[in-house]
Amino acid sequence: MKKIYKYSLLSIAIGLILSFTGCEDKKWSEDYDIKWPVPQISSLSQKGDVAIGSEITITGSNFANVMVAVKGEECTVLSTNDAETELKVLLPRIFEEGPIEIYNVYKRWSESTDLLSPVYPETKVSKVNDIPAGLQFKIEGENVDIITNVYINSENAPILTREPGEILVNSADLGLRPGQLVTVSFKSLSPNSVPPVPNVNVVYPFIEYKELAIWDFEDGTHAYIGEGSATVESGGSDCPGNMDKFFQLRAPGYGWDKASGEMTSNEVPDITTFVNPYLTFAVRTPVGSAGYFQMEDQNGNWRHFDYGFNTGGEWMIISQPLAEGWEGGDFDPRAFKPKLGFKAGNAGTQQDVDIAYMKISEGFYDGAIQPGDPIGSDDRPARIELMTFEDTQNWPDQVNSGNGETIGALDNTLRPAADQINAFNGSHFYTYGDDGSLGNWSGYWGNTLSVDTKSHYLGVFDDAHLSVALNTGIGKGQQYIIIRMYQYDEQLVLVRKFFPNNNSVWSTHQFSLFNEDLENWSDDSTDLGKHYKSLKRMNPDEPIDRIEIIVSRNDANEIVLSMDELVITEGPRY
Ligand SMILES: [Ca+2]
Ligand SMILES: [Ca+2]
Repeated sequence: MKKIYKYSLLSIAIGLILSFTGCEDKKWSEDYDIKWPVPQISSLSQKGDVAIGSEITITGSNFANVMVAVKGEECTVLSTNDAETELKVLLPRIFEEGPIEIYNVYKRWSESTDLLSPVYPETKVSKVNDIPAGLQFKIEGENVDIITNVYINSENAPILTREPGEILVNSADLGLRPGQLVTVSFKSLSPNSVPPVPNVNVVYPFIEYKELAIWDFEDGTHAYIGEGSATVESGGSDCPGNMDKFFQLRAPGYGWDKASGEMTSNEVPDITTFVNPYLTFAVRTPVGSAGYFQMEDQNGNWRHFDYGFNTGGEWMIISQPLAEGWEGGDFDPRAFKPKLGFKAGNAGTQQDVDIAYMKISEGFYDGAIQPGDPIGSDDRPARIELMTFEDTQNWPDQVNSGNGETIGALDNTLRPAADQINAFNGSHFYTYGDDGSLGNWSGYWGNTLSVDTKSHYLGVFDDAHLSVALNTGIGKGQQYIIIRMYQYDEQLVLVRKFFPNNNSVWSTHQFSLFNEDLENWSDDSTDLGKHYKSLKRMNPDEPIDRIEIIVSRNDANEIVLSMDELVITEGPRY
């Protein structure tokens, strides 16, 4: 994003230069009669079609301290020779057909007569990562930085940062729910069209608590200019979120009449990867005194935090949404250039204030959350993966001990050559075939897939759903699969049956684990057994012992059934 940001600044700069050049030329020459050097381009090492990001040599004159652009997009200057007659630059990764433009510090510029026309490479998306609902996620691949649009279920999702190997995308404001499966699609400048990626998981938003310091004073320096005694002191580790050092000002105050001083930053904090940026700082005023500052944006906005600080010698943390509370017109958080104006305000003649840090935090920071903690207190897992078949070593072939036939195997082994499929998620799945041994409506009881689930506490979910993706063989008709679940040391046995018939297309099948009546297969030969036999639902506060999949014959239909991603999620998947 740094680059993109620079581009937009450059465009503004160029716009200003262009709009002023005409009249300024005249004024300057009249007033000063100085011949400012003008960069001149005599030739380019390449013209016409040229690969994006490639190196190009520009020959000409007066190439000292220049900015180079192509159709307004900045190039990276690699080198300038001593005679200032030759420049080597890297073209940007995204630009439109146009001339090379060179600008110098004297607001003089010229452009090449030859035009450059971008040639974009193919874009390949290799991985779309899980999407934490409402937060950012990564898309990986080759030349993914020339993707111009990302869509989640056809809704545009803004791209936050771009590198050739990965882009970061924001999923905020799209109303995504954890557990949902979505399709991510793309528009790219590449000559190829990039295929959409289906079945991307939306998961619980666990994000790293992160922050960006505007000033933390830990290097012992401060940027205060003004009256009074301004120092950096040690011993502020009692302030939550602070390391050790803090800024200390002891100065006279002038109420609202004038400022005692100011603290200015030359940096624009790069908040592009923050989803929910907050302005967060820690202040303290000595017992019996007070002080105050307002926050300003050097672009012309300002904001207040009450109108005076009086913390009685205790540290106070203030954390507010960065984009809110500004006066003085529209505030652009991406261009925010911080400055503190130390006008004592309601602190009157006092201007005694300590500042431990001034930072941008991800979300509200109250000092209780330590950087590195997950945000929020949600302890629900993103989703519980029971069978994904990516751990291939745990899924050996299923062999019918009666006849020695292989009836279950990973991937396409048991699918007809004309009916090979890709995994629903990841690279692997599991398939059952037909050995001709089963009677109608009977199952492979000796060859079930089973997973131990005792360690998962499902009470954290509001409505845990179990879902599995199924894919039936082309023309094989309806298939039959039984999900069998055990609770209370396997005394309670409940089942849910599915009859998929999707002709070689994956579809997800799901049910509510605890909020839906299920078929009861418990053994009722004892009194306790009779009790379990009377239940229709499992208890969400008790662990489920085990979940088992039994592939069966649907009437006389030949069995070809693949499965993938048996997972537990919050709520249905769509
Ligand atoms: Ca500090
Ligand atoms: Ca898989």
